[in-house]
Amino acid sequence: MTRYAPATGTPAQRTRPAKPSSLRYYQDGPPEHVDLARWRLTVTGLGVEDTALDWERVQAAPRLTENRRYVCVCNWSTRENWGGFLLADVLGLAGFDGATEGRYLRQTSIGTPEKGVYTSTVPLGDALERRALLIDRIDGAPLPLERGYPLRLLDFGLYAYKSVKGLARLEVTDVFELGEWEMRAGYTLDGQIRPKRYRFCDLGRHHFVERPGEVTEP
Ligand SMILES: Nc1nc2c(c(=O)[nH]1)N[C@H]1C(S)=C(S)[C@@H](COP(=O)(O)O)O[C@H]1N2
Ligand SMILES: [Mo]
Repeated sequence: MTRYAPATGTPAQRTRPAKPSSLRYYQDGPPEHVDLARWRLTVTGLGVEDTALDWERVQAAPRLTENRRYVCVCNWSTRENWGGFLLADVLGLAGFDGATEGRYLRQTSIGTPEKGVYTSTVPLGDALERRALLIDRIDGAPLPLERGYPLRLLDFGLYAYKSVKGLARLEVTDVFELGEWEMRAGYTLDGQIRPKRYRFCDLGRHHFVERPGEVTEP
């Protein structure tokens, strides 16, 4: 005879098994506190005007909501209702000239005095083609601090370590470099999501991903 443990937690928690801790996946943070009135997204580098976008300016970009899956290199994945903006539209606010040949996007986090900042560099053209998002909400609510408040990037074709939570700065550059944490953690990949078996936390089961790149099913 099989015995089942009684269900605990709220109905939402019961239908949605927990994902791994976001604090564990925030090597530089989270910051203790972010003052939105003082936060800026600095946009700088090739083909953009040096700009420090304040929160209101970012909010002026067209808002969208997309249900998409991200994948951690540690073999788990989950889907969320992400709210935010297209990377392309936010770069547009900084007068981006649209050229992507040989260009990369270097992201830097707010970080903490104790642990410093987290950086990651991704190919810019790919990120734009894949509709990378700058995200400020999950399920319509502001991002929790540990999930990247106030704004995080996600390029869904790459493992999540390539996309920075708690963003402070975007730089368009022609230099590709590995982030310090990427090097420390030994992530010597280009970051492309690989075909293999992952734990899909939202579905409470494993699934074999057949193709590289963004996972659109299930
Ligand atoms: N600033 C910052 N961003 C980061 C990380 C980090 O350590 N610091 N970890 C990355 C990794 S490895 C993962 S899996 C995701 C975790 O996002 P989540 O907390 O929403 O699950 O954030 C990514 N972005
Ligand atoms: Mo990760």
